[in-house]
Amino acid sequence: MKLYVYDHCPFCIKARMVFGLKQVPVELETVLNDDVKTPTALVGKKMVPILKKDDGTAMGESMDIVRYIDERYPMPDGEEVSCLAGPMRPEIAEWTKSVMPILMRLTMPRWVKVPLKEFATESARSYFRHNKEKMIGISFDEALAQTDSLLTELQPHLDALVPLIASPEAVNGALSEDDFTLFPVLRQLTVVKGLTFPPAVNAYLHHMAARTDIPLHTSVAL
Ligand SMILES: N[C@@H](CCC(=O)N[C@@H](CS)C(=O)NCC(=O)O)C(=O)O
Repeated sequence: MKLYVYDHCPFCIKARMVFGLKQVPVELETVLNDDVKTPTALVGKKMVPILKKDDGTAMGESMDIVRYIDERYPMPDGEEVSCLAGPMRPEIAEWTKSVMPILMRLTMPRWVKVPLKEFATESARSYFRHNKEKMIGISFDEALAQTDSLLTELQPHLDALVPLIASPEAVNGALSEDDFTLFPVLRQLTVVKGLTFPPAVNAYLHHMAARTDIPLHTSVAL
């Protein structure tokens, strides 16, 4: 199987998580951000993640990919069958939604400055900058200049997450869709240098990175 992704994309991380958790081999193919042809040929639109299955058919939508793999493969330790069986709490999706405006301004200008394969060309970087500056309503340079105040704004949100983390193993104690919502977003924040996660958030983040075999952006953070 082949998974078409962008490294910065939280939906692609959702899809990658299930392969890591279930230790199912998959080939990762990073698509250039301005490559319209590849995803369109597979699923009829410019959107990732896309899973090309062994039978050659392609499937979009991150949670569809997660469920497809989850239903077909056991957990490696054999104890649990599904990585979606744990309890869900609306607070997790609400928390994620609440940090989105801050997260976008912090991370988007950084994605084009760190070495990610989807931004390997100038045209891929310009494509992203053009679209996302419109989305955040300010230029990437302005957003970068706001780093200190955005970090100050983010801190109470990170503190509010601490009591929501039941265990470093899974946000609600047992793996559920909430982990597929939370981990990708926290991983995105690791591209921001100078951001300090509270210890409980940090422990969750690193545990999930190890368990899903998905590296964080810490080593290239700026
Ligand atoms: N509902 C989709 C959303 C996927 C999505 O929004 N992917 C973004 C990347 S983060 C995308 O491909 N956007 C089109 C673009 O970048 O041009 C899913 O969960 O798979």
